Amino acid sequence: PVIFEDDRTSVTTEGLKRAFYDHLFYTQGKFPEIAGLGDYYQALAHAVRDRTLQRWISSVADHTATAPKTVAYLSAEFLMGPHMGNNLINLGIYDTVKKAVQEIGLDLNELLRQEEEPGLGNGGLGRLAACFIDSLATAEIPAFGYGIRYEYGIFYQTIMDGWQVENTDKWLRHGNPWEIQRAEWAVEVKLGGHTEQYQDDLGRLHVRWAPEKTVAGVPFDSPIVGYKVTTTNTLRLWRAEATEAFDFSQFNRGDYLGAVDKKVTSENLTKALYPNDETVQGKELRLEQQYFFVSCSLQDMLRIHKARGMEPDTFDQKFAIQLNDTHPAIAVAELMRLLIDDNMMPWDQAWGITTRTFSYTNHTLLPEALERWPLDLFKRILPRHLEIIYEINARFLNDVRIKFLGDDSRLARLSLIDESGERYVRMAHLACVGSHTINGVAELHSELLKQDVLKDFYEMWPEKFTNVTNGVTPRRWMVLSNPRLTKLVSETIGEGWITDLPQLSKLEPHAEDSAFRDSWRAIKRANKVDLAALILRRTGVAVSPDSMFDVLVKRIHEYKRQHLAVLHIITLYHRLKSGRSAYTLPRTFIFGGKAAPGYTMAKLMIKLINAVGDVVNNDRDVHDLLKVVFLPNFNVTYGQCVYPGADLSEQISLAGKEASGTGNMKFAMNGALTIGTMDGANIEIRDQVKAENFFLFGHTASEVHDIKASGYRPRDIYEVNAELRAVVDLIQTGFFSRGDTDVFKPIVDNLLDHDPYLLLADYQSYIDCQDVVSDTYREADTWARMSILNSARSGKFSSDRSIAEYAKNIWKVEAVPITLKP
Ligand code: 26V
Repeated sequence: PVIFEDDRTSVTTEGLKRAFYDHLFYTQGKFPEIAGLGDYYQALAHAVRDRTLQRWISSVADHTATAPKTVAYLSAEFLMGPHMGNNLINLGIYDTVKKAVQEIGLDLNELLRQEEEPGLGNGGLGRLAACFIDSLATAEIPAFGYGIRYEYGIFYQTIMDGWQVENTDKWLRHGNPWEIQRAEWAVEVKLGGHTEQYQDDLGRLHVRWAPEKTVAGVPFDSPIVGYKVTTTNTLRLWRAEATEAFDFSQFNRGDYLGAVDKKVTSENLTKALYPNDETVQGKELRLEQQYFFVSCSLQDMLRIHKARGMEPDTFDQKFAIQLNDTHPAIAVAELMRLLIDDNMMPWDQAWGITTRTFSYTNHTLLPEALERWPLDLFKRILPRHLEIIYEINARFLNDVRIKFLGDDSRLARLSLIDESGERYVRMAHLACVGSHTINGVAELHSELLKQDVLKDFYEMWPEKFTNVTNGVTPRRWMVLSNPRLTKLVSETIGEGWITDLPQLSKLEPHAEDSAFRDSWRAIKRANKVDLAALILRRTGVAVSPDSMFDVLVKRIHEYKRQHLAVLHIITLYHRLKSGRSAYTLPRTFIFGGKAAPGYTMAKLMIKLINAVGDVVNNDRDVHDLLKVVFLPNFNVTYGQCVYPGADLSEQISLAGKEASGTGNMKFAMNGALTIGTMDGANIEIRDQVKAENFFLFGHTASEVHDIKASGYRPRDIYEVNAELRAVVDLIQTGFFSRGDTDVFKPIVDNLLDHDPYLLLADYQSYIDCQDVVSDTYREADTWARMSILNSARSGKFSSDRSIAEYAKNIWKVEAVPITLKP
């Protein structure tokens, strides 16, 4: 009998090959003789997208029919990374597709490399959102990711003469096969103008917002396929466009080009991602971006809610909205506006719904990252929201008065409006007041929030505060990134760990099996060969896979202390130059990360890394024992090659500064050992892997507090520590800058006279700890045991665990198994 399998759904080798050629011909309009790799990628991508659609539509159909409580994850950033590989894994068709592609005469890895990664995020916060939507779908929880479809994502970084240069990221250049535009669900967003009161037919007073302009929000949907389940959720990203009505009125007045010009202005809204992490600038366009995507998303949720036959008064029973930091916090005022002004709901009822709907995650302790908007700017863009915020504030401050009678300074500290100088709207305060739950992203971070940044809110509502330690998805960060390790692990303990990461603990006994250790080390070696090839391709520097790969990849920031790692490198170099080479372990220092374009000190740190690398890499006395490379444009794609090839994971932020870190988890699960401080999730990683399998150094957060309180004088440390002095002097005297003593002066002066991130205070502890690392690495067997145990004990750091906690304790949502519709 002839079995007909649809070209769009078949997952046999033959079916996939037919689908591939079908798309090459009918979607790309090409035939093999003239097709390029880009065409082949597009053809395969469309074939794979087809295979997500039956599940996607089945999920939407079931969710529409049964209206289960749904999570809306609101995030200004989703740092997805390439879609294709992940979809192949989650659909369970990776190997079949690889074979089909091979039979066609192509290499799957080469096709995967064709995808422009959607870099719609800066770093940790955006990547966390991406891991979370993978885990939500895998847990079969109905969920939307709502965000912004930036036309330009995070800038493309190149290095010229050691300096970072920013280039635009034209990720949509070749089209995006992973999205479907939904013009029919476009919404209108108002901006500017003023408000007016009016009476309805019954004589009741209402407020109307007469905006200065409106923009249209058009949703672009991408499927988020759960791992080997039918559930496929939606990532809905909004693009700003000119509204029809808007264009038309101008056009009628004969100003055609004026109308087109306005169209361009509207489209600027979602043109580019702001490349700052951790420092806010009160930029009008940024506020408009935030409000734009929040308004689009809330209107969309209300539309869906009504389409499911429900009234606005049950909104909180059907939607749980998570605010990913304060970037979407304006949602609190926007939902109030939609309920009160558009749905005519009384204030108290609307406020009840709002506070039962929202919860807020804080991602940073740095004061400079707390968002505040100058009041006049805020009023100009969002006049109605300012009125609503004043009303929320008035009622809130009355509650504070009742609880803390006569405490006026507390009122000033808690107010949604900062009135200490120029007036600001404090977005973290709006998020706290409007949410039922507030969480930090690691134990220490959540504690410090209560003691410090959000202390007054904690004293007001201790019951709102909780912790959810971050996690990362093992599908992308192990199965896709590290196929060799995945194979060994699955052969050893079965495949259950992929969705139940604590099962990795079954590897523990194998740490004592020398054959297993040999396989483990062979895999690390092979991954290092791959990474060395990437490094050679991108930097021109040949590094040896037999050296220790010591890796520091993350955004460049003073608090993350990349320059502390540089002090260590110079220390080793100096020792070598003074004739102690026999004791030097061959090490390759691998750096990667972007600096915010306006962050001068961070850019100088990149220059310093490259300058030291230039000297060290080319000094014959070093005998290739030390290599320093800066891998340009570190992103998700490179991460997938870097984490599996690392021996040592550098997590060296000043204690109390890194909220959690998530790279630390990716390294650990791939068998790298950590050298780190008692900061963020490092503490919990050390708890899990046990102290003897973790290289700890540096002062604790509370010691840091005391050191600063008792008047820290970094220069005193420099004066008494000869080795440190030699290292700093090498930089200071221009040794790494051809005698130029000016270039690195800002770094040196800052370290000697201010050192806000305590590099000098932690220097000796770091160096001593690194010496222990070297001694340990020399004992290959010991290192392999420790490496296995790190991976085996990293089960806690799956984002599946994080999502299970959010679902149970915060969102109160459950799994909804989906049946595949024919
Ligand atoms: C701030 C701003 C300021 C305005 C311009 C755009 C922008 C974008 C991002 C941010 C905040 C970034 C905060 C962030 O990424 N925090 C990181 O979050 C990770 C996930 O929770 C966590 O692991 C890191 O420790 C934390 O630094």
